[in-house]
Amino acid sequence: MSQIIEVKVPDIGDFAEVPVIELYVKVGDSIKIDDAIATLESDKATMDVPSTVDGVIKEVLVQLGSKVGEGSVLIKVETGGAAAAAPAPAAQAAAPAPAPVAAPVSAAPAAGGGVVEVKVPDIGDFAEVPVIELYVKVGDSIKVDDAIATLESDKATMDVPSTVAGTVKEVLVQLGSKVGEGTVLIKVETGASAPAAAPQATAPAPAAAAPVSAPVSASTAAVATAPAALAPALPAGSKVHASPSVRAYARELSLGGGLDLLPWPKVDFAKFGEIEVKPLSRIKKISGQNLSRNWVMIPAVTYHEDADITDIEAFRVLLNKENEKGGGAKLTMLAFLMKACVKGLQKFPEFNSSLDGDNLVLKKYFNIGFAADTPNGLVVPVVKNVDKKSVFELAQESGDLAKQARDGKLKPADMSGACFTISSLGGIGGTYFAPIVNAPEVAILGVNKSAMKPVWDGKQFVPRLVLPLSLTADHRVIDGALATRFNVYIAQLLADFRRVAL
Ligand code: CAO
Repeated sequence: MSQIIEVKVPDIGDFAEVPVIELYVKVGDSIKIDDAIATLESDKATMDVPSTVDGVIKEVLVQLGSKVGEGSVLIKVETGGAAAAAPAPAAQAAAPAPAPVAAPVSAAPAAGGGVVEVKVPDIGDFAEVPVIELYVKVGDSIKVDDAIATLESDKATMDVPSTVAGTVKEVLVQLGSKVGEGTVLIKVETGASAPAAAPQATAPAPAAAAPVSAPVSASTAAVATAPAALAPALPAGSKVHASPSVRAYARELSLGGGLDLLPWPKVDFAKFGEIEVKPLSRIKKISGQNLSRNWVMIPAVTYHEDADITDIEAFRVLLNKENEKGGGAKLTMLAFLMKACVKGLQKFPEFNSSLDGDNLVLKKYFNIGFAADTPNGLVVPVVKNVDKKSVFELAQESGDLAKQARDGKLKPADMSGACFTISSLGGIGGTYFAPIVNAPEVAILGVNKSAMKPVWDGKQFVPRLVLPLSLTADHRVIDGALATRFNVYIAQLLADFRRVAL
């Protein structure tokens, strides 16, 4: 005879009113013992609440954001005749020891040994991510925290470590398999004395969107004006534990979710004429995510200025002529701009900073990124220690990096560590534009094509070569007055480059 059983929040320690941050079930779903129903989050931990019964869900009594505590009914489940509630305590949710992230409760092996399934833990909102590396085979000995596989979303790569020690008996995935939270990766025979895994020690960072924690491996693609490469470049295989606050931040950043936006319009374009569907390049996909985040999250303002570069351009042309004979690197306007920007960062240190919660991290090094247009999309190589290099060295190095970018040969290290970015469209044209700040930097300088313009010198109009500057700055850090001072200073430096030596 079937019966309706309520599944309640188990003892979760001292937390009375914790929100439901993930809900995995809906009415009509079949559910098995140990299937996750919801994830709860306190300020110290996240906890998966598993089902204590098998059956079909008849009612879901909570929703995302509902506040629950011990005893709150989450779902009502119709169980089959023979079905009975599992011995509750064993299947209850993990007690909320300050676990960095929830891990599959079922991963804990019986104390006496046996075969244990190791599953994909909570990896954020990624449902179908491919296995791109597999490190184990049947017969291997494995220890707790040994990497089993690397998964790759369009934002990051994540290692899944083992939650148990023992011998691999079965590998249930292969390269290219699509997996999601709860997918069984391997079965491990644990020795009688094999220690039960500490579930909280196993899950990887859940959301690559959180720049503070994404385990971006060396294979993460280059990115655009807002590079994923800005996530700390951790060595491949590093395990990162995401604290609840990081998870909350990651959710905050999951665009659309919190913004209550209309769904993206779905149009059958073929109805109106011939079409061709072309997948976005990997770089475009990654940069798109970053640009969207930066566009939405940063209260940015763009400030314009004109720099008189008549003299510096004449100087550049002269030096290049002299240099032709020696066969040295061609001096570019970009190299002079880098030098001027570093001088600006030194004079106005807020520009060489990043926001970290309520703190401003001021950097004492001067690395400048520059947007480079490539056949696959925009990437941002970074020239390190610009303050210590001559304009010739900067021209050479940025030229080399731009070539590597076009050839798709940049390494993650070539794209990380920037303090400030220059986006130069000067070789193409344009007058002004509004570049998007490259988080976690706080400002970016856009440059368009210089043009001869009549400039009033107090007595008459004189022809001068004018370079349009467009500085976008994060208003949380840089007020309009400071931004304008910076722009004016850069223009002064470019108008008379001798000032750089002061
Ligand atoms: N005004 C006028 N002419 C300029 C100029 C400027 N501001 N900057 C460069 N030029 C000229 C140069 O003098 C050179 O002309 P010659 O071939 O006659 O000497 C030509 O443009 C090419 O310049 P360059 O070799 O110095 O290259 P660059 O510094 O302009 O650009 C790079 C290098 C990597 C920045 C560029 O190739 C690039 O990718 N730019 C696009 C960046 C971008 O897409 N930004 C937008 C990001 S937001 O979507």
